Amino acid sequence: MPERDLSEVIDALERFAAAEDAWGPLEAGRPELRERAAWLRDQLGRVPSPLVAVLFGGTGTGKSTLLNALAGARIAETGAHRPTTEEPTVYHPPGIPQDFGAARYVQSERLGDLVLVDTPDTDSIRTEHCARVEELLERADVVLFCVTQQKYKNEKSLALLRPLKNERKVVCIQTRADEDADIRDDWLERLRSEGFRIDHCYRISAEHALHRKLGDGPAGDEFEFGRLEEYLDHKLPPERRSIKEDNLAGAVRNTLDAAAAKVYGRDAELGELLCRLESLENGIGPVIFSELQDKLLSEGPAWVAAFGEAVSEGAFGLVGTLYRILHWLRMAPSRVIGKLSLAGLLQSSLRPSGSAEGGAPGVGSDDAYLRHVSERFTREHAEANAYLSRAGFDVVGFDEWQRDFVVELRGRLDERLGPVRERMARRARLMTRWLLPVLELLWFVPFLYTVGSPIVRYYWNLVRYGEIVLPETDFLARSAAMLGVVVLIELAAFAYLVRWSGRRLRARSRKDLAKAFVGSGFGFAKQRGEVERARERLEDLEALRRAVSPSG
Ligand SMILES: Nc1nc2c(ncn2[C@@H]2O[C@H](COP(=O)(O)OP(=O)(O)O)[C@@H](O)[C@H]2O)c(=O)[nH]1
Ligand SMILES: [Mg+2]
Repeated sequence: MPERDLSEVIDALERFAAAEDAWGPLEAGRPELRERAAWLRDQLGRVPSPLVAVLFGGTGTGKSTLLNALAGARIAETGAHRPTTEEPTVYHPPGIPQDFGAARYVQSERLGDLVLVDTPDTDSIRTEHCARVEELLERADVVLFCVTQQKYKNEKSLALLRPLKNERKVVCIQTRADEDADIRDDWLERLRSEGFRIDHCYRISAEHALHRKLGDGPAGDEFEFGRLEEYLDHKLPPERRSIKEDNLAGAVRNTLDAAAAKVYGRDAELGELLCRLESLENGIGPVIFSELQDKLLSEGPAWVAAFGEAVSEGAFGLVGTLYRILHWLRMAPSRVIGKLSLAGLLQSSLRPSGSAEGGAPGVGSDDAYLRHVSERFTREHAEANAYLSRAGFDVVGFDEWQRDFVVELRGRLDERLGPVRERMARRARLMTRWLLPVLELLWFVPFLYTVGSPIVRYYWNLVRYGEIVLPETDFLARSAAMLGVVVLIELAAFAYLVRWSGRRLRARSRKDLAKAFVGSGFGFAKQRGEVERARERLEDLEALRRAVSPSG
């Protein structure tokens, strides 16, 4: 996997690890994932720097001797008494940072792009050695795994190497070939059966090679030491970039696999949880709807009052003014009681939002009504909490849940009553702009006629016949009476129409309200959101794994 793709994957991993989770199993793995992402980022930064090969293996397997033989000098302590190597030796080319911690640093012009690190022994009695070895393995690009015939079955070294499978290139070296039989086939078989990929294995005598180089002892067969040296000096360094990239890709894969293993198979569980929450919600919606239907929708007078309010706001003229007075008188008692009743809820819900009175009657009290409605769902809340906490989600107490519930309920109500409110305003406008002027004409024209015609007739007779014909003297009284009757009839008709329209509106709103509460999830929106988010996160994780899978 090329460095640029690796960088993108690490970016994605960092983003994934940075986002908080409401779901326990993912959240629990997040700190570790963050740490790993930071380590991967650090490793990515080291791609251009020299390759680090770490000599690794049990006590007395000849690691230090091998380093000395490669260096052609006794730079690391060796010995038959174990453990000998207390302090790691870092054999490095000039100009690299000495950032391997406390170690003996030996610089050499001979080394090109390779840093060789000799480690303390892994099966040593000193436990701090093991920690130090693990630390150095972290930095390794290549592990030079040294064993002898006696020690190649040692579990301790393998246990340290196992978590790094596919994250480090492993080169196998059987040492002390001058004394021991060849165990490579058996050893490699073992490693491969564990899933290690090994493509280089050497059988050497470092002791003989060292003697040859120093000229201080009996020379003898060095076995494949020459080939190993050639490999380390000339073959390995040019592969530096691809080795590091392969290691990193393996590390990313291992990281994602480990994260995925923690939540393995739990997606189905989340799906089931969603179903359970939905079925609880499907129980709540109809209950609320029937509550509203029983109360809100059946309260005809409340609707008539709400519509009457809208009409009287725009009413004018004689009939209009009389209607306003009538409405005001009729509403006087409910102005006090209404604060506590459903009419109050309806009034405040249907009042245009942002109107000056919006905050006045019953806003707190209708939420009290909604709270009262929500009291019925303690069982659903407890059941949902049981499901949620079993799956690993945080749960909230009834009070907090109820607060959200009321907010959601109010939101739905407002959302659904919005169109109703508009319809109501439209009808009210129709009545005041068109009906009222007609009614005004209907009383005004006959009134004008009854008052005006006797006067006209009087003047006509005066001009035409020059005689005075006394008009009827009671025409003013009769006109006033007629006016009263006509206006009363009109007022009654108008009030009846308002009432009729209010009730019609109620019937039409039923459908809208049903839509708000029946069939669409209600009550656990927040919790469902969290579960859905957890599922999305699982999908993200899977997508990341697909992106780095060797086949993809
Ligand atoms: N015969 C033989 N002895 C070796 C060879 N390599 C190392 N030794 C001896 O094994 C002992 C332990 O070697 P050392 O390099 O200190 O092992 P380390 O603990 O793995 O670093 C020393 O006494 C070495 O002389 C080898 O190739 N052949
Ligand atoms: Mg040693």
